[in-house]
Amino acid sequence: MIKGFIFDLDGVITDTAELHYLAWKKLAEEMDWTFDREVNEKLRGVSRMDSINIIKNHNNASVAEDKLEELAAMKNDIYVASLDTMTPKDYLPGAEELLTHLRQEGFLVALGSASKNSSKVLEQLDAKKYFDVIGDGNSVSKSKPAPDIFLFGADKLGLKPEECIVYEDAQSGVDAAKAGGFYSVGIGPEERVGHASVRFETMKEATLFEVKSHFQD
Ligand code: B16
Ligand code: MG
Repeated sequence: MIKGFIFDLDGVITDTAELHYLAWKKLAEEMDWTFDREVNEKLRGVSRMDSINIIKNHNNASVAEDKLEELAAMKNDIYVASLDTMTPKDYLPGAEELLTHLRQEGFLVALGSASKNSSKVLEQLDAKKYFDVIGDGNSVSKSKPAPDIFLFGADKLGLKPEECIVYEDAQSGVDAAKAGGFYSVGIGPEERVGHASVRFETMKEATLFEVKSHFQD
């Protein structure tokens, strides 16, 4: 029986990908590195340090580990400053309606994001009230596709993986949900999240009514 929902943040609740993109772009410009939207797409759901390694490798650059951490921190400062522009108008269409519906129906709800800035993003959206548990990049050490962040959320909710549905927009996120034994709702194109239990193009279609019809007990 489904008792809980675990949500990824970027690409599911809100679209911070554009702000991540602008921050990485600024860093890349300072480093004289190439960086475009195609490379940015590879960073979806990927941790900050894994992201900078992808960008570094794309540029065939060699950077010492401590310098790489310094560069990632620079990008993060740019990104965090840009979060001040976010407001409760920045939910992806359908996301706040779904969270409200889950509260009305009494489901347990957790966040399961790779971002260490999740708390700030939720504050900007005024979304903390919709979550019983917040699992983010600070909660576990192994990032997606490892299932740890979702197992953390389920455990804190007091639920078993098979009692939870995970919403994800990243390939590695759906991999993580599957590895943990969760049902998954993929948000996005077939080539990215077609391996989820059920897939919708956008959050607008992934309503509680629609999703429940796929997971009837
Ligand atoms: P931070 P999600 C992910 O969020 C983003 O999709 C990814 O692009 C980002 O690198 C990662 O969070 C880490 O974010 O630098 O803020 O810790 O999709 O897992 O909610
Ligand atoms: Mg995501």
